Amino acid sequence: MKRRTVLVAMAAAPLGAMLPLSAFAQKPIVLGFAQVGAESEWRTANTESIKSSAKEAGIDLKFSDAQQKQENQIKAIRSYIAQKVDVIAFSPVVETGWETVLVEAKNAKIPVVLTDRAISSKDDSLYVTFIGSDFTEEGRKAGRWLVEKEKGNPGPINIVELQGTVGSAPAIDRKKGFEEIIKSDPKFKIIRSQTGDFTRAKGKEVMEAFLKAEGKKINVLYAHNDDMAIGAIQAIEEAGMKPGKDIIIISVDGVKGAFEAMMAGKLNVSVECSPLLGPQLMSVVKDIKAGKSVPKRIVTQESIFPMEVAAKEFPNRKY
Ligand code: GZL
Repeated sequence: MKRRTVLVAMAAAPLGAMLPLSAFAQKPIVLGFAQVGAESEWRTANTESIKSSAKEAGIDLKFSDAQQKQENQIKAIRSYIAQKVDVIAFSPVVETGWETVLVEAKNAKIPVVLTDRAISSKDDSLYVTFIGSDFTEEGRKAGRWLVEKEKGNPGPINIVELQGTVGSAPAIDRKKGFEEIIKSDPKFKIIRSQTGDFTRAKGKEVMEAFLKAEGKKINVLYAHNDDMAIGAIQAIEEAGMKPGKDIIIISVDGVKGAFEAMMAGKLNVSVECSPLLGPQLMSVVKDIKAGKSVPKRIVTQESIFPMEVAAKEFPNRKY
């Protein structure tokens, strides 16, 4: 009799009392992240933010670097689907060509989060949310700064433009926003515009070509990111001209290298584009796993830093 009572007693005990606690510890969320590459200071800071935030959040991060190639990002997303991760996040290197692989993720019931860059797709059910900057507004801020800076100058004001990666959301939208503002005054003319693919090396190479073709006719350089502006600064100096004085330079990102160039008087203004998206991404990933609703668009708040404030602001910079 005694034995049976024990058995009953054991069967009635809560199951938890029977197994080690570790058996009930929450399994970590597994996040697959397909990064663009490592093309700029901005991207390096963005990767650091994602990796450190995942660690802090106790999220198991699988990370890949696509070396700025769309086919590598698609391969990485497919591998995350095969591994049955809980959530996939990525920064689309270009706006188009994602439907097929995102339909595969949808069919596998794996939610997708866009960070940093957007896609242009008619079907916005292919992703849960897009966390990133308003690139068009960044272009407008650059344009407004120039209009204000040159308001007393009758012109013509000849502008050369270093565009970001062809087909990428930041390149398309920063161009659109800038032109929306400067078209208000015909004294502003974009006389050359070409991609520098967001890198210092390409930015320098293309600026050398601009200088060879247009030389002292160039009054302003508008670079879609600081890395290309820093490359162009080298080209301008090697051509015997003074960056920031002979050629006014406007760029975007607000990385440390840009602040150093502004403090040296070689860059006139940098429009902030924050790469520190990691914390927001991890909190969204947790909300998605908890079944909470998430806004379709989360815009990062940003500023603009002219060279006059660079020295004061520099100690506060986190990237
Ligand atoms: C912008 C980001 C861009 C940065 C570049 O959110 O996608 O890509 O402006 C980076 O520096 O290479």
